Amino acid sequence: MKIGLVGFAGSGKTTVFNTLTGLDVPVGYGGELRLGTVRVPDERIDALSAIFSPKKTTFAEMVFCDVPGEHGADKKGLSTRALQQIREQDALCLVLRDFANPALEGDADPLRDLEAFHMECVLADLEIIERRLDRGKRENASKQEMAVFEKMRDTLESERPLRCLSDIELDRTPLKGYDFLTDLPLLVALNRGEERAAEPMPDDLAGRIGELQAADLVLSASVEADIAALDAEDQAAFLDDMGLTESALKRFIRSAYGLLDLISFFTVGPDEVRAWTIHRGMHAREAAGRIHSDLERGFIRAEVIPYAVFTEYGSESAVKDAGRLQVEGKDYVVQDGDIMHIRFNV
Ligand SMILES: Nc1nc2c(ncn2[C@@H]2O[C@H](COP(=O)(O)OP(=O)(O)OP(=O)(O)O)[C@@H](O)[C@H]2O)c(=O)[nH]1
Ligand SMILES: [Mg+2]
Repeated sequence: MKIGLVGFAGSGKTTVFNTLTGLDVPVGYGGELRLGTVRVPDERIDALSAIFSPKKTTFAEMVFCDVPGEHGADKKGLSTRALQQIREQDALCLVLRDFANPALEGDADPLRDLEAFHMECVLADLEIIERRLDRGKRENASKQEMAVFEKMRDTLESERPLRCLSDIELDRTPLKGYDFLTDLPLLVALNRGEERAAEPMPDDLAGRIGELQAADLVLSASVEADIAALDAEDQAAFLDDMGLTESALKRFIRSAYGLLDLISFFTVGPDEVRAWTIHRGMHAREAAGRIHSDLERGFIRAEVIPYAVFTEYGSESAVKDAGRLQVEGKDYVVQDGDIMHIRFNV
């Protein structure tokens, strides 16, 4: 699961990437694609860890990828290589520049950049679809399959992203193996200069992001970098000075996690308190397989305590005494925040 930080050159992707990962990749010019693992902050894990005092506490993790915003041969738009690298991501975070960058010509115009990025993705997807339709005609592809591609072409020709089409509107089964840019989940991060870090997202930009069915967020990469360098006590004072309530970084990571439709379930005990990452909708038996394949193979049942129930009673035994422990079978759909105990036999 990779989240690509994407966008045009000089928008602040590497600055964001460094703050997220704690790495120190040079900023100010493209360079190579980089990967970095990020821990997903979760107050529930903090709380569980305080209660169980385990030997080890493990948070969920996510991989971010810094995709250089290399320009095309005409010095405009994204290069073919950049588009290919973007295609390989599982979700995208578009970083829009909203600060004066002396290395670039012209003023910051995030709405213009959003439209430009969107149109590049639309055109790149259309090119693949047109080619597929041509080949389909020559090779007498099934009507059903052609209809899927025609539907996508019509959607893109009206400048709408494919992610606007639900699975009911668009049968995605013939699309396995294709990577369409406008079908990837999208988070748009408006990267502000320090002096405007606390201003909300302008309405026109927020509206357009909504139309594109993307999530949005405001941050200032340079402020986040400054915050990350401080210890916890100074962080709060610094945020207050800036007129901010919390660092954008945690919100950013959590939104990206949600963007992929990922949820966490927990295992607890004296050895380890741990968050496990699964796709929303996964059944208990498959989720057990995340912990160990034996647990999936020999699955008997899952004993589940939703996190909210656990905090209401304060301990596993109190939950049991109150008759609130859920005993669930293999087809139980695991919920975000479930504390699970898998009974198995191999
Ligand atoms: N004032 C201000 N400057 C920033 C901010 N974020 C990034 N910069 C500066 O903008 C320049 C470009 O930032 P990078 O993070 O290298 O941009 P990038 O998107 O990785 O650019 P490419 O790798 O060329 O695609 C650097 O000089 C940063 O210090 C910000 O929030 N405020
Ligand atoms: Mg960069």
